[in-house]
Amino acid sequence: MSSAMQSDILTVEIKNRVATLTLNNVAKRNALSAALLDALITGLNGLDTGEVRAVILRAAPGLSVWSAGHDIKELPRGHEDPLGYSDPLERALRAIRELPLPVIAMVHGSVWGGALDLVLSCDMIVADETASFAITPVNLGLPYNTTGLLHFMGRLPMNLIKEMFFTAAPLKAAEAERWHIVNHLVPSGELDSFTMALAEGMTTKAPLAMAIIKEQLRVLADYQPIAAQVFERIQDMRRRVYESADFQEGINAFLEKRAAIFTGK
Ligand code: YXS
Repeated sequence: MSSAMQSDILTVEIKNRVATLTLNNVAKRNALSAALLDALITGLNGLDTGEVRAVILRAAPGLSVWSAGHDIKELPRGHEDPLGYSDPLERALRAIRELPLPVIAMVHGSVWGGALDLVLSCDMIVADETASFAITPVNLGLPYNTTGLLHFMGRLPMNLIKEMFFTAAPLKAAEAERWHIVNHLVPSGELDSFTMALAEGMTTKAPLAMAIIKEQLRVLADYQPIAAQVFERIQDMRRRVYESADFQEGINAFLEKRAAIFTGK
C-alpha cells in the first residue's frame, strides 16, 4: 500500500505502514525555512491516522547536505528571541517529540545548527559514513535557547556538548557513533534498506504501548525543574546577546558571504 503527498520542498510517502518524509529544498540545502518546517509539521500531524506505525525523516537522495540548519535569512534580527517558543523550528521539534509514533532520522550528508536539534529530537538516528553533525550558534553570535540546550544535555556528555558548541566544528560519522549520537552507522549503500527494515520491524508492535512509552520517556526526560528567577536571569542574559552588535555581525557576515569579525560587543 503506497501513497504520497507531493509538495515541492517536502514529500510524504507511505509504504508498508512506514511514512517517509523527505526534505527536498535542494537549492537551499534544506535550510529550515518556515515554509519547509510548516510542511514538515503538516506532514507529521497528518500521520496519526492508524495507517502509519513508524516514520523516517530523510533528505532527498544524493544530497551532500542533509540540512543547513535554521534559515539564517529568517532569523529575527535583534530585539526578539531568535529561537523563541513559537519559532517554526521549535514547533517542528515539539511535533516530532510529541508524535505518538517512532521517528527515525536517516542521515546522509552534513547536518548543521538547528537541524542537529531536529535530528536529536527524533527517536533514533541511522547514518552513513558521509554524515557529520555541527551545532553553530557561535558562528552567528546567537544565544542558543534553554530548551535546546536541555535537549543536548539529555543526550550527550557535557564535555562533548561544550566542544561542539564552542568549536562549531562538524563531528564526523565515526565520532558520532563513538559518542552514541547515532544508533547505527551503516555503509551508504545499505542506509535506505537498513533504515526501512528498522522501521518496518516496529510496525507490527503494539501501537498504544509504543505511543505511551514514547510520551512517558519525553515527559520524564523533559522534566527539568528550574526556579523562575533562574529562568528569568538566563533570558535576560540571552537578550543581551541577541541584541548585541556581534549577533548582527554574524548574520550580516553570512549574508555577505564573508568571515565574521566579532568584537564582544
Ligand atoms: O547564495 P544562494 O542564494 O544560492 O543560497 C545559498 C546559501 O545562502 C543557502 N543557504 C542557506 N540559506 C539560509 N540559511 C542557511 N542556513 C543556509 N545554508 C545555505 O543555500 C544556497 C547554497 O548554499 P552554498 O552555496 O553555501 O552551498 P554549499 O554546498 O557550498 O555549502 C553547504 C553548507 C551547508 C556547508 C553552507 O551552505 C553553509 O555553511 N551553510 C550554513 C550552515 C550553518 O551555519 N547553519 C546554521 C544556521 S543557524 C542555526 O541553525 C541555529 C539557529 S544555530 O546558529 O544556533 O546553530
